Amino acid sequence: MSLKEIYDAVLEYEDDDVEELVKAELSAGTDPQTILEEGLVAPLDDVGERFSEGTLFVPEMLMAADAVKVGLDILRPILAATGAKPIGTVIIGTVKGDLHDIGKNLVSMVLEGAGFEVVDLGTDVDPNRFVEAAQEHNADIVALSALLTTSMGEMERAVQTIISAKADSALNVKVMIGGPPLNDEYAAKIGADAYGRDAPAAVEAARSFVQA
Ligand code: B12
Repeated sequence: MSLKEIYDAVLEYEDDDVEELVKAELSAGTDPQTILEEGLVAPLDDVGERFSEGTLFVPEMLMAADAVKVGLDILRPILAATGAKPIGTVIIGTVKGDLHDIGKNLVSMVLEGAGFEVVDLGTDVDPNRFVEAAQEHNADIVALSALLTTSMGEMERAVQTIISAKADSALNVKVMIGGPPLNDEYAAKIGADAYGRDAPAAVEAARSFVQA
């Protein structure tokens, strides 16, 4: 039993093996964060490379993502465990037109583990939905995810919609963005309050917003 076996099971789209192997690693005392990074997330980079090379296609990409999700479902209660009173509320979602959700789900889990209440709007989220949910839940932070270069325009539209709503109402939220095509400069350019390159960076930014 090893993390490499989980990695391979993801690349073979073997959901049942992923489930069994992740449980076995946890029972053996392996750190859940290590299982996550080395067993579940790392093979997706391999999948992405094969997709770029043209040796693997969308259906396989989807099957690999589904296998990863089986593992994430097992890790979720552990990574999100916190007994404490929420330190803030985060609305999270993937922007309109973009269906990628694994990174967003990871960010949600880790924010929950850090003591935030997280309201997940899913993928392909209309900009106005972010505003409505932030108002409804009296949120402190809106977190937006995008994986596609072609989603960057939607990211800007969502951030602008939130900024306009802040100017027109009592809405008082910070906006953070994340996803591989984005960076700090882009966040500054579109008026977002922070960019986070990974889940720990999301927690760091979120904490700074509620402490400020
Ligand atoms: C799995 C996958 C899919 C699955 C998604 C399933 C799902 N439920 O998510 C499916 C099959 C649906 C898919 C479809 C497509 N995909 Co795709 N996909 C991937 C793949 C292999 C993995 C993505 C992933 O989950 N990564 C793992 C997670 C953990 O990483 P992450 O998302 O980056 O998240 C981390 C950080 O970015 C950050 N983060 C993320 N969100 C946020 C938010 C905030 C607020 C913060 C602070 C941080 C943060 O923290 C996360 C954790 O550390 C990538 C390749 C890759 N290496 O990434 C391609 C990739 C993203 N896809 C790509 C493409 C082209 C497509 C399609 C257009 C293909 C097609 N021709 O149809 C479609 C688009 C569908 C759509 N409208 O969205 C390209 C994008 C290229 C580009 N730059 O635009 C990639 C890079 C593949 C490639 N090498 O070409 N895809």
